[in-house]
Amino acid sequence: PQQRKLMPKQRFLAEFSQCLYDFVIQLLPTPEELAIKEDVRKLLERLIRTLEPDSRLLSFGSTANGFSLRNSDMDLCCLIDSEDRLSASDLVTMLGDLLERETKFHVKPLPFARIPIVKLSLDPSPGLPFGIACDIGFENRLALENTRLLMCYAMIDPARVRTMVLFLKVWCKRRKINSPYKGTLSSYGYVLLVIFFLVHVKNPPVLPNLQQMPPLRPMTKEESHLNGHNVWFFDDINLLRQRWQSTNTESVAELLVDFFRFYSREFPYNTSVVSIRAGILKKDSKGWLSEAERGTARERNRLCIEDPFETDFNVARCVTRDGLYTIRGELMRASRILALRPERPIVALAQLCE
Ligand code: 3AT
Ligand code: MG
Repeated sequence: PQQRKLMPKQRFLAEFSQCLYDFVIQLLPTPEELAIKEDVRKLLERLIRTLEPDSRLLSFGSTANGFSLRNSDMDLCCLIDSEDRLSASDLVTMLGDLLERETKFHVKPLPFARIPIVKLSLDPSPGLPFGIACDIGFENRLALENTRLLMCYAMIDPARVRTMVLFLKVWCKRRKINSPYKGTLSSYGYVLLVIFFLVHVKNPPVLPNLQQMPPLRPMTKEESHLNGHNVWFFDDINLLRQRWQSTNTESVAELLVDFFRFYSREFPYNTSVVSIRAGILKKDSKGWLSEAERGTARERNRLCIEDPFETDFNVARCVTRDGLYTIRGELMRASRILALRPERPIVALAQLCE
């Protein structure tokens, strides 16, 4: 039987890149949605100030780093600038009561979680067809910093970085491999995989390593550290744009094809750790043992992604053996679909996100 002819590679990649841009643009949050979210943040901040007058409520996660899709949830962090403040768990309990009394939100305080938070949601309404989901945490300053780091990476090359990240976020949600509670990976984890790939796998790199660039002036430990973690990175993006230019000219489609290839077939999951700070590391060297010795360590560290600042924390610790198997299966499926180069690239995109 005569085989269907593959579409010429360069033409497929050019057309598929355009498809990706067009697809991602229509998934961005609308200005109305962003305005409503900002109103909600202000309202919540006013209420929290009745409990802690010196507090600020800041947005982090995707609403703040440029990687947000339409109807994504809001991550908020409350900072309190006074010395004698309530404990996070007391605040969660009190804020939970207050919001229950004063607002229409469904409120679920989790005062005893690893990071105490209040979970809020609003039912859909005509002006807000998907409702709102929102988590409020306290004093999570490291999360504000890692949000800023990801935002800087997005700003260096928005067209390629943002398109890749947003597409992969849709893909992993549609393929149901984006649930830390069910043994797969958080959105934050996927974003770190993309940044690692663009900084350390691609040669020439698409992005510089912001955490390893020399500071413009010497820094004291006090300036560079937060809760014992080095949170310094080169954040003067305007200056960086003048001084650093990637010589990698691959299209977003080429990068995506290679992303699927790398994580489905090349990355050595059994022995290695993804670190955007330091490149590829060994599980052994971090004490994240991959072999039997410590049963729980092994189960916790099937997939290892080092947090950029909290370097002893594995962002992918929720990923189980089955979860990783499923994720790798999906990466391979995506690779296969793209290798077939269907005549209409939009078909490939639809299949990927089926
Ligand atoms: P969505 O748009 O909500 O899907 P997101 O980019 O907001 O994606 P997450 O909701 O997964 O990402 O995480 C929000 C922020 O919370 C990102 C990061 O600052 C922090 N965070 C999430 N998971 C972890 C983790 N495992 N370790 C450290 N920080 C985390
Ligand atoms: Mg989020």
